[in-house]
Amino acid sequence: MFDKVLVANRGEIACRIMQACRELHIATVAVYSEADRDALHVRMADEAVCIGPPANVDSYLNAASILSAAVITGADALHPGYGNLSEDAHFAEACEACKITFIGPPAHAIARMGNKAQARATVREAGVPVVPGSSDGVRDAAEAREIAREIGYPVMIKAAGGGGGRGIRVVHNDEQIKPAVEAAGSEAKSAFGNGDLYVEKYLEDLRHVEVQILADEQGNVIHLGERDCSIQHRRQKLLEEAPSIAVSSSLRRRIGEAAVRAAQAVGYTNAGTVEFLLDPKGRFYFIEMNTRIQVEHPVTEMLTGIDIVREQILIAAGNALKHEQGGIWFNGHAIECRILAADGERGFQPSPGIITGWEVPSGPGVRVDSGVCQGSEVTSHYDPLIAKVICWDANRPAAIERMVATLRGMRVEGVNTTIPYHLKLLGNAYFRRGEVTTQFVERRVPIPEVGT
Ligand code: MV4
Repeated sequence: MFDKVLVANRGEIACRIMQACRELHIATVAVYSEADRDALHVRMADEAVCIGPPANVDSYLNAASILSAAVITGADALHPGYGNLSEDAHFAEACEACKITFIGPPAHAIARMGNKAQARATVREAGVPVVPGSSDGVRDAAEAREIAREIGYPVMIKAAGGGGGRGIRVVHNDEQIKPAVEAAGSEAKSAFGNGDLYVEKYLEDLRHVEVQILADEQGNVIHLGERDCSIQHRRQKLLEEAPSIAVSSSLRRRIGEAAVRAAQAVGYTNAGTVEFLLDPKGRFYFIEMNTRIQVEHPVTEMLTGIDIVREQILIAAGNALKHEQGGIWFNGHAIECRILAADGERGFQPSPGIITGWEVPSGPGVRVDSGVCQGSEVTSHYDPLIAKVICWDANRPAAIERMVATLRGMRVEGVNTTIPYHLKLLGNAYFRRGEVTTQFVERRVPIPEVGT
């Protein structure tokens, strides 16, 4: 087992990883920017190294600085968390070159799944149903139009180097193809350094479900069931739950097996998530794979009792999975609300400031993952996520009630939060009936845009 792990992230996920390390008797190294000297993740670590100025590119994205910190402190492994360098195949390779174990999948699997056009082709060959679309990338607008006519409008033009909904354009007809391809291509080129595009049929108003998988270095791959992540606003997930009310145990077995096949197709190890769109008839279509721990992993932990971050560390240290697929049980219902320091009444505009008051309820089935406390400063340099509130209960209505009570009992002063929005969402009649699709936010609980 590792003696010392460097946590290459900040906020709630850094704290979450350090807690897992502590339980495994592993010493921790925090890295922090000049804006984070007094941050909770720094206080929680055994050692801490400043890695640069506040801007993310100068600190938490600064691979050289982070690797130096790992070498200097004698860390034998590094956990990247989510975002930042977590899905950078070159960074994973650089860690290994420095004899530091990257707690995540091998670089080749990150690269294979990181190119979203290639990922589609790879998993399709492995027998996983994918959204109808181009067999690989498209070279120009003419080719994109040809494919769009074949599969029928509307289509989505997506950036191969994107993912998570970045670099997407919806196209409804022939005329819109050329401008969309040109804009998406140059945007992708500057944002991801890769202007490659691919085309998919736009499957509107379906559920977005994702399957958590775990794979060890001995060749065992299991899945931990699905999460329903349909409730998003402009690429930002707001609420996730597990199980999805649309997934029966036989569908869970089939979609779970498809996720396992996708992982096996690239020689995947460690934790990962396979995203699908699910239609009302139970047909599912692969969209992409995320090769990192995800923000919403706690809902799966609450349901299965498995500590996914601990599993990541154990797998990276070379341990075989202790769990077999047949030993995974899904118990009750879990919901996560992502509390942002943002203004829910004004387009979710960031709301930086000092948190002058911070009280969070606790009790059975209530978990709060947070990287802040009273006195913390929320700056505009980083993600506005300040806490994840996760509530579990025996069934969905009870879990909703527990969430409502928990959010009502939260006291956050000094910054605006999305708690009022979340309470509105939790009270929505469609949500209560489980009628959620990717169009839920815009149709049922719209977020007022700034200036309207
Ligand atoms: C789609 C889609 C419909 N059709 N792809 C958004 C996040 C990214 N990981 C995948 N996403 C989607 N890809 C095709 N071909 C719908 C989504 C989607 C979504 C779209 C609009 C509004 C909310 C959404 C919530 C989840 C997924």
